[in-house]
Amino acid sequence: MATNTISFCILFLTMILWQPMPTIAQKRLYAARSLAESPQIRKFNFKVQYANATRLCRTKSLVTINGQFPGPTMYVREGDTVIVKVQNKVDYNVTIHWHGVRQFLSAWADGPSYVTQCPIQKDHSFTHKFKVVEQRGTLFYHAHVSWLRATVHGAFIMLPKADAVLPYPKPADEHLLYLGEWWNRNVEDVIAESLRVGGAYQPSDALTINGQPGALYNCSLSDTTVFNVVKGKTYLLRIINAAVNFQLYVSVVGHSLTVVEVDAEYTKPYTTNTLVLAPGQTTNVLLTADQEVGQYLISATVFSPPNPIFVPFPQTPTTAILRYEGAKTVLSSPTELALPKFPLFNDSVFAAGFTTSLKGLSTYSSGFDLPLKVDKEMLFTIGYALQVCPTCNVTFLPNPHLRMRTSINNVSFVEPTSASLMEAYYYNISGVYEADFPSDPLYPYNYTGTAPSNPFSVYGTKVKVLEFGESVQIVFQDTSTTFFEGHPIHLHGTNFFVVGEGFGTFDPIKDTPKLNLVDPPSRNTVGVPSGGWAAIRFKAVNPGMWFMHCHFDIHTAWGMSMAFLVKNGHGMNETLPPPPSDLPKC
Ligand SMILES: *[C@@H]1O[C@H](CO)[C@@H](O)[C@H](O)[C@H]1NC(C)=O
Ligand SMILES: *[C@@H]1O[C@H](CO)[C@@H](O)[C@H](O)[C@H]1NC(C)=O
Ligand SMILES: *[C@@H]1O[C@H](CO)[C@@H](O)[C@H](O)[C@H]1NC(C)=O
Ligand SMILES: *[C@@H]1O[C@H](CO)[C@@H](O)[C@H](O)[C@H]1NC(C)=O
Ligand SMILES: *[C@@H]1O[C@H](CO)[C@@H](O)[C@H](O)[C@H]1NC(C)=O
Ligand SMILES: *[C@@H]1O[C@H](CO)[C@@H](O)[C@H](O)[C@H]1NC(C)=O
Ligand SMILES: *[C@@H]1O[C@H](CO)[C@@H](O)[C@H](O)[C@H]1NC(C)=O
Ligand SMILES: *[C@@H]1O[C@H](CO)[C@@H](O)[C@H](O)[C@H]1NC(C)=O
Ligand SMILES: *[C@@H]1O[C@H](CO)[C@@H](O)[C@H](O)[C@H]1NC(C)=O
Ligand SMILES: [Cu+2]
Repeated sequence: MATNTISFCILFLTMILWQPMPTIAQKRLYAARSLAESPQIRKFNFKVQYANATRLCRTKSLVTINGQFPGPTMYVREGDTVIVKVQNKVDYNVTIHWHGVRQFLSAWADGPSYVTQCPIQKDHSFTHKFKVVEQRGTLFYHAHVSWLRATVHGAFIMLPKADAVLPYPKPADEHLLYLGEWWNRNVEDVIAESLRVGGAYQPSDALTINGQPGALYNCSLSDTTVFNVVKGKTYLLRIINAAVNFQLYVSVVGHSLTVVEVDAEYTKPYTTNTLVLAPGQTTNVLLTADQEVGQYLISATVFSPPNPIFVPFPQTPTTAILRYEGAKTVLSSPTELALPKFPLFNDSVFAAGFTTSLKGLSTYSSGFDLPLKVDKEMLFTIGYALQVCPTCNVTFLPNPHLRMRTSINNVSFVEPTSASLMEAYYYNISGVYEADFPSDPLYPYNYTGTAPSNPFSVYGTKVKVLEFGESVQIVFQDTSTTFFEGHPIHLHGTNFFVVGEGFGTFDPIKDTPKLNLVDPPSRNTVGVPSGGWAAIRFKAVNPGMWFMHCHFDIHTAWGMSMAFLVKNGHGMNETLPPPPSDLPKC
């Protein structure tokens, strides 16, 4: 709906009729059911191109995959070989990352810019080739350069093997609930301005479900996503948080949600009214249409633990409609339907209650076992840092001539420019990175006590080397430097087990015995609590260069990243293969 007058909007808001038509996501699902049952080679063509889209009463140009926002949903089956040709037709450098895909022995296809490859420049292309090895469930793909992922992303659904037994009753149907953010401005301008000015960034103008802000936003009612259900039936909702900088609560009025999978790993069933998803996390839930025939709001809103500078996040929840067969399809006003009751926007205790209730179904996660003993224990402090910036004027900082940064173990990551980290490793190019990323803070202090008087950090391109087969435990510790905040930490190349989390400072003596080594969930992104810690374990059995970073893109832009270099083991199945011949060069 393209319109520039408010009165026309209001007319639409009050008059609109929704047709009970299958959504695009549903049509794709029908197609997916016909996916062959034996392992296949599945080919996709992704053209990164501009498209115009209208949201919030205005039309803008955005970078998309194949002109779609969100991008096309990819359906594959466990065991398939996936071949995606990515062509760049826009003025920005682009890469595509398959978020949560293990990329077992296919690190060159992973996609983070300057880590496993240099970006695909305009009018160039790169063909990703990888196998879906022992994984099934809901993931997504997204651009991995600057903030392009705000609009360049889509769902990546891995169906289980045809003969696999589901750990929950087979649902009648499924729906995709794809959460994102919308800026009226060009997103690359927003991040460029933020880096220049040095302070907070301009937050998005709307939250979205399947690319649509929903009824409560201006000029959005008629495009609100509708999920059709039939009373008495149970549905699988595949929920993806593809937002750029926000953790989200998700809730459906009148319906409880049973979590059965997170980050493409099954969980023990856990029933709740409100879900918490950090950006980068995915959650599959079962929903039974057990209420009176009618329409109910599905909604998501920001979960943002306290911090004093307080980016004014979108205050309006995004909404979609769960519509029962036989319900009316007219709304007399955008606020006719009640919103779910969400916890307070800063309720870290609620969020911790949710995440600690998630239990894995198995400690054998796609060939990657839960390490009961670890070879290396590491402590990574994560938090803010400041940098001197004579041209900045950041009024919320004690000295305005400073800019915001972030760091891990006091190192703010600097992207290489001449070659990707993995090419530098593979071809022995010196001077691209240093292999001395610290396993522990250099100067221990009370991380959750008084903020350190020196808020500065070290700048460097540092990686941590892991021997093949090593078992690792990492405790992520939020720090009081500047102020606390929750950080969703994402690791490429493997899932990890989240064996514990808590508030305050991790105490190795008191907290180690409490770690969950029985049924921890397996994830690719862990939401480290604000002012707290989270502990993960994984075994390094996938050779390559694996990026690890905060999945708030603003924090990654400020330096909260590093990479693990997992060395080769013995034999072909433990050795990083050579790069593909079309790997983009710097
Ligand atoms: C977007 O709209 C502008 C203005 O109408 C037009 O010039 C441009 O060609 C459109 N872009 C695309 C990709 O359709
Ligand atoms: C809708 O537009 C009005 C008038 O411009 C504005 O005050 C209001 O904040 C907008 N609502 C949302 C949800 O953006
Ligand atoms: C959360 O926000 C509310 C409302 O602004 C405030 O009263 C409360 O103190 C905050 N809670 C915490 C834990 O910061
Ligand atoms: C810095 O920003 C403040 C608040 O916007 C403004 O009053 C002040 O003039 C600015 N200072 C400089 C040197 O630009
Ligand atoms: C890089 O150095 C290693 C160890 O010195 C050597 O085995 C390997 O062949 C070298 N690779 C290249 C591409 O030169
Ligand atoms: C660290 O600081 C916190 C907050 O002030 C305090 O509660 C805690 O006891 C301190 N820890 C140690 C080991 O001093
Ligand atoms: C971090 O590094 C900076 C720069 O070397 C130093 O000034 C600061 O004291 C360090 N802080 C911590 C907590 O290690
Ligand atoms: C590689 O193959 C050997 C021999 O079959 C096997 O023992 C080993 O576990 C395999 N390694 C991986 C990482 O799959
Ligand atoms: C695009 O990537 C190339 C290769 O890394 C680099 O030289 C160039 O500066 C990049 N362009 C932009 C606009 O970032
Ligand atoms: Cu962060």
